[in-house]
Amino acid sequence: MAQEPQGRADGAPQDDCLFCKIVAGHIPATVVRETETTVAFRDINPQAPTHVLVIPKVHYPDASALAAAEPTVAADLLRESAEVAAEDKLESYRVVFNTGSGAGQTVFHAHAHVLGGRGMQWPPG
Ligand code: D5M
Repeated sequence: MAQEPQGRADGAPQDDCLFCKIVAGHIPATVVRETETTVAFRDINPQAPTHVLVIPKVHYPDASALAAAEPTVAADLLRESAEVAAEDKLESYRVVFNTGSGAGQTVFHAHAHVLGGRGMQWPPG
């Protein structure tokens, strides 16, 4: 599991979590979809024509912790990722869960990156 700065993983909102603040509406974001359990918004530093983050409203430090604690919400992230791709009319897209700082995770609130609209290389860098 990725490091969790505050050490909590019970789903409760964290006062100093950027994405909890977006869920609460305290920080603006370009929201493209919202459900009972998730929010999807455009990444502030897009790496592709479509680059949307799908996050759970509950706070867990990474997708694996979310899946262990609330598997139906983890499935919601995948379902919403597909909806984002469909709304942007993407024939192909990539869903990425950076997990741990060594993999590039910088925000320790579970999130799926939905990337598309350009050619993709494999393996990713
Ligand atoms: O991904 C964290 C992502 O979060 C990274 O691609 C930038 C994005 N980010 C950071 N702040 C914001 C705001 N305020 N709005 C939208 N997107 C944001 P990671 O996998 O943790 O590196």
